[in-house]
Amino acid sequence: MIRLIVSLSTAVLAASACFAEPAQIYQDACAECHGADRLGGVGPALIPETLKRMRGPKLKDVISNGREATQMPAFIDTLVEQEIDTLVTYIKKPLESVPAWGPEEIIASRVLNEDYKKAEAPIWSSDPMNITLVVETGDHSVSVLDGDTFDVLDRFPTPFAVHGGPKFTPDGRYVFIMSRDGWVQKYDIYSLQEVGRVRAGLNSRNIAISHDGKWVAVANYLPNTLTILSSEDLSVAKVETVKGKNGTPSRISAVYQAPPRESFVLALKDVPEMWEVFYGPNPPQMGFAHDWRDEGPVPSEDPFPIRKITTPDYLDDFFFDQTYEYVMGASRSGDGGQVIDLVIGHKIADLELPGMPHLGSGITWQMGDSTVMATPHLKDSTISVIDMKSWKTVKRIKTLGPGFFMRSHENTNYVWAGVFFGPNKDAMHIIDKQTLEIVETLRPVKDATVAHVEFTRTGKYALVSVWEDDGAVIVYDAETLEEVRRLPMKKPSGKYNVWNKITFSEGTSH
Ligand code: DHE
Repeated sequence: MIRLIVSLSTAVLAASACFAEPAQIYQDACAECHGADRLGGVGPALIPETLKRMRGPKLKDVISNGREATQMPAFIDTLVEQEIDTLVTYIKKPLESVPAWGPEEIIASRVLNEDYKKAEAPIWSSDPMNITLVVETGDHSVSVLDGDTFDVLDRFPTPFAVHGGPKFTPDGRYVFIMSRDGWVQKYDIYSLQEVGRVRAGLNSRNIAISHDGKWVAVANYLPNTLTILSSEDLSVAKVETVKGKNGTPSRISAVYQAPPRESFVLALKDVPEMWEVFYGPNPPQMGFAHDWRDEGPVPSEDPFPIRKITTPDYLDDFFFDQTYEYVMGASRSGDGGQVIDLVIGHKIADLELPGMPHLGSGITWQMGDSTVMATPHLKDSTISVIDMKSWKTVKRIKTLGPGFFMRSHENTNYVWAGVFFGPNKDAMHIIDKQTLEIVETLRPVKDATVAHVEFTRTGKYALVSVWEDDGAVIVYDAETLEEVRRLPMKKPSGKYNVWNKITFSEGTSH
């Protein structure tokens, strides 16, 4: 009887269609946690740039039923279905204007951990070079793993929706972690404590750390800026508004460090340009400006002079060769690629890369006398293998579905590449680095997404994610392919070994 009355009143309400304005529903139901301006608070920002990843009916489901293990409540009993639909449409709309997010706002957002005490040396006895971080997006945490015993030394909360690889200081002591909402968190692995965090952008793409460990560059979508932070105290060193030479504002596709060049290299998403931001004491004093199609000269007093290279096409993600002279870029349309020589500032070759390559996951290795680079494709069931001298495709390895990530290590004969999309998302291909044949396909958990691999320091073990809320990291013997351990984890998205990352192992991406 009671249920009848409730559903009748819901029906009457819905029929009267007498609802508040979408903005009012948002203010009443969401603003307290997600910010009156939709830019986040205790909860994440509710803007299309952040929500894009929640495809299909997922948003409606989260509003209706809440999110387990978070503070997000269920609204199914307080809002009628039409109001929930209205909210979904409202938060998917772009903001009418992007608020200023310059140096003042960024530094005002900085939160330093008052309880942080810097330890003299690691407070644990594991090999500091074999520590592996597991980013668990299921409950927004990171587990700090001993890479020999696989014990969890610490598990700490991160900002909501970490994306891209965390970046380590060259000594492997500190790590910087970025969330899609633009937060950059600094964590001290020796002390097992967060040092602090700062919101470097309102919606960000990825971060890079300079090879000397002094600077962290943050590539932002919102606003169209590049933020450079001091890695020491997360203060703001520079906020550069990103506009093409013709004044068109642009998001940044990605930023990476180029250690021998003492620069950050970034690709612009909305303008066919690639920028190089020098941070070293001796930037190549812009003698190149007039010979090349670079913009310059850059004032020498600028501690971060910028070189701007016009590219023949818009670049999405990109990848360097081991010398950092050549940049392999994927075109934004997802149907090809180009090689830019950073020394001369010109395109020198085209790449055959149809099917949206995910170059951020690219890896290289020695194949006979050649160095090859391989990348998965987000829209094609292949892995492209490219010779890095001729820039020709050596092979397109047929897989059981499109993939996101791949990894290898100097000390293993195999490449591990997961299938991410489609009915075979539980498959992990093991590929021989010399024959380029799939020699084994592991299926550790039927129908679960099995993705992203990281090796331990010596390459003896491969750690594979079971990418589910109640997922796991499975430790495999990288030689025998036998399972050794299974560690329960909450949707472990990426794993990052200190040694492999700080030595730029050829089997790992940037
Ligand atoms: Fe990523 C790395 C771009 C969607 C998980 N992803 C990267 C990098 C780029 C990139 C440029 C390299 C940055 C770095 O490490 O410094 N990702 C993109 C996209 O353009 C895309 C397709 C669309 C988008 O929404 O941005 C995208 N990525 C996703 C996801 O949906 C994934 C699967 C889940 C998630 O958490 O968002 C995802 N991306 C990752 C991970 C890495 C990553 C785990 C780091 C991989 C590594 O081993 O370094």
